[in-house]
Amino acid sequence: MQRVFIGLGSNLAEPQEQLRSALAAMADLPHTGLLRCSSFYRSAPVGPGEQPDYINAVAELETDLAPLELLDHLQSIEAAHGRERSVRWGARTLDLDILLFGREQLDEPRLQVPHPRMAERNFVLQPLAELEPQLQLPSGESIQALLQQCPHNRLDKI
Ligand code: PH2
Ligand code: MG
Ligand code: MG
Repeated sequence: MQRVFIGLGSNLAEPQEQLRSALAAMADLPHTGLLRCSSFYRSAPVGPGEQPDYINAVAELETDLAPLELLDHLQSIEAAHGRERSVRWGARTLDLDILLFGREQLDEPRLQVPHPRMAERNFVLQPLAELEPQLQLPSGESIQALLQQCPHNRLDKI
């Protein structure tokens, strides 16, 4: 079993409902358990053009799936929630990102772990730190140090 942290985000079509439904879908995945989820946060959009605010959270799973198997399942859940892949960083109904997969470091075309942009995103770091305030990344950096260095975009716990 590996412990995995997933970043959840949505800024279209009832975002809080999207996240609740995604959590239920992840809890139903084979060889996988949903351990817990952070609070939901409302965050200023990072990306192109005018976009609604996002709802973000981080969930902790345990899984016996391989990283790419888990990625396939998460992409199926995104698709089932009407996710369309068009504009990079554009508005979306549901985004499920593998942030950490145990202490593994992966650099494959479809999957980089730890998530390569998590250190720049307080909407990822803050909910992750809520779950795991003493967390150390595989690089050895502490979540608290990353949070201090990260840009302070608007982020409110709901
Ligand atoms: N996700 C993005 C791009 N921008 N901004 C916020 N606030 N929250 C997100 O989850 C987010 C974003 C691409 O995945
Ligand atoms: Mg993302
Ligand atoms: Mg994504």
